[in-house]
Amino acid sequence: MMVEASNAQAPLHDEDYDRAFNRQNLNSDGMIFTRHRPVQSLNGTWTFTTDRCDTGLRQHWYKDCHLPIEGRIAPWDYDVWNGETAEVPSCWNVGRPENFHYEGSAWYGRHFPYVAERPSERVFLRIGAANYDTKIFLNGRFLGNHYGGSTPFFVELTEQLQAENWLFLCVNNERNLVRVPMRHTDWFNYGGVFRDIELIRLPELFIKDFFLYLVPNGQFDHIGVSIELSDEVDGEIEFSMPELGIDRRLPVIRGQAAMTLAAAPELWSPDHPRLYAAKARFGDDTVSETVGFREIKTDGQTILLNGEPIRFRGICVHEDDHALGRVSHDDDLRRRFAHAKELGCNFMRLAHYPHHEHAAELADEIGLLLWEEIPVYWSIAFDNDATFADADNQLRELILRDRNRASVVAWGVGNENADTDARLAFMRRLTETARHIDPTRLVAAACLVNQTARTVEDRLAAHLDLVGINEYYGWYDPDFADLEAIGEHYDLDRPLVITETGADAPAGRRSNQGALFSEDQMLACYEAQFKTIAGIDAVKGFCPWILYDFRTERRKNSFQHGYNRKGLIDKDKETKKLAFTALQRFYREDW
Ligand code: GCB
Repeated sequence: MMVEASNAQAPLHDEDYDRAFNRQNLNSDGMIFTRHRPVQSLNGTWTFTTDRCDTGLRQHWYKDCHLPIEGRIAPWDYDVWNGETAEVPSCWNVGRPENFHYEGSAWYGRHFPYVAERPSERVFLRIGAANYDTKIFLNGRFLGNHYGGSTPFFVELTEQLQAENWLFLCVNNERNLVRVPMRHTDWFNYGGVFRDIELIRLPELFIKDFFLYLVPNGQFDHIGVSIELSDEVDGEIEFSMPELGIDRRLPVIRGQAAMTLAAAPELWSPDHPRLYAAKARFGDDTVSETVGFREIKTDGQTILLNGEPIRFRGICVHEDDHALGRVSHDDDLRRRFAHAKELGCNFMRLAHYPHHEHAAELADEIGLLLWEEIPVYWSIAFDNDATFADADNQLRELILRDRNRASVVAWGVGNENADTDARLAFMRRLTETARHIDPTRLVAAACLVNQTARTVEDRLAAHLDLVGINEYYGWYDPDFADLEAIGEHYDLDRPLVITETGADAPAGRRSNQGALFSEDQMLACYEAQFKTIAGIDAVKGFCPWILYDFRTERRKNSFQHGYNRKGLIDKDKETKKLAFTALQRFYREDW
């Protein structure tokens, strides 16, 4: 039976309700350079409710759920006065026990007053990250939505702002076949607004993008600066870096300025994380940045940092906290990097999605090289154009956010994806995107190994600068001779990085017999890895899995209890396992 549009029950029968709210118009085109800019935080207590049936989208809650209850003449299904709240940033799974496994939509709402600080100011909302589809509503109007659970996004509020405002976010973290990642992962699918949310006030014309880099010509004698304005105007930008004696005017043509300038900065490296202050001014807008200059390149199977061969002594890490989920505070990030330094690492893989932007900012300061990646993980709908657009957008947002970070040396475009034609085309295009937006870094992925032929066999490798492999000899695969053979057979003209290896053990579980899931077995596994890896010349990076135990739904046995226990440190982020000290010795003394 057809339901008439005028029928008051129409929304109950409308299964196409999401279409109007799924424009995905909030994407990398809207990114704005915000580092060191003053912001007005909207963190704190928001009204909150889960909404399993998407009733809010069907009934348009954002229009009236904040109106006073007194005097209503029709019944309603949600109002913000019911007392439920959530803190932002947070993950709803660790807020209330009943939401632990919740997957679906949830509504956040808050009120804020607005008074313009200067004539013709423009106001943008920035959300650091929310997982996965975020729809934004201000004063009863839908402003747009964003796909992707780990990168920042912006929406302009200027036209809709009033003296008093109600802002609603509908965040949906459902796993499905076309998202990135897809529905099957080995980490926990936290939901919610788990990074900062803020208002940014800008002049009518502002600096939208500010990219600084060492020109990768092997000479270390020029820096590049590229600036984009919010509009396609002509003019001049004042650009200065006092410590390098630079004070220049850069011509702007149709909103773009790009120049290379002679300069001989002290080069940034993990041992010497030298940073410089930079400033750019256009009209009423000034931005500042703190940036290091270094060159990362490969030459055959060698990785060169500032022209010198380097080995990556690494460790992987997830963004996961027993109490906070994916919320990362700076003290947690500092502890993470302190543990990596204690191990003797110069490198970390931030798996398997973009981590908090402060991670790379801190790594710049303390001197650690980073591999950052997007969650093109395992199975992905590689033949779906919309899925490609989503992955490509996540990559762009990550790169635009972090491409001034000297610490970031590699963009990871995928992890263990089956080598089909559709996947090759999809991922080749991602490598092109990465190189197009950022020609100063390496493009990488964790590739596939043919276990029978014992070779790295992945057509994607030809399109990468670094070939990663995840190998679990001693754990999923018993025979270390296979790893030796992979090393012997490896003849690609690119450095090989072991992007994962490890074994599970709950902290403190010992076994004289080296039983599975004991620290003794894990230790033996690491020791055997060291011996084998040390004999493979092509291996220029070693990055075991993983620094801390992390939450994951799929690990249910008597030792796992919902956690992947391959951490060198327990989920308490304190208790070290035996393998921690072993890896520390390997890095400090043998590799
Ligand atoms: C892998 C995956 C990683 C898993 C790990 C494991 O190869 O890339 O996400 O957590 O193995 O522990 O099995």
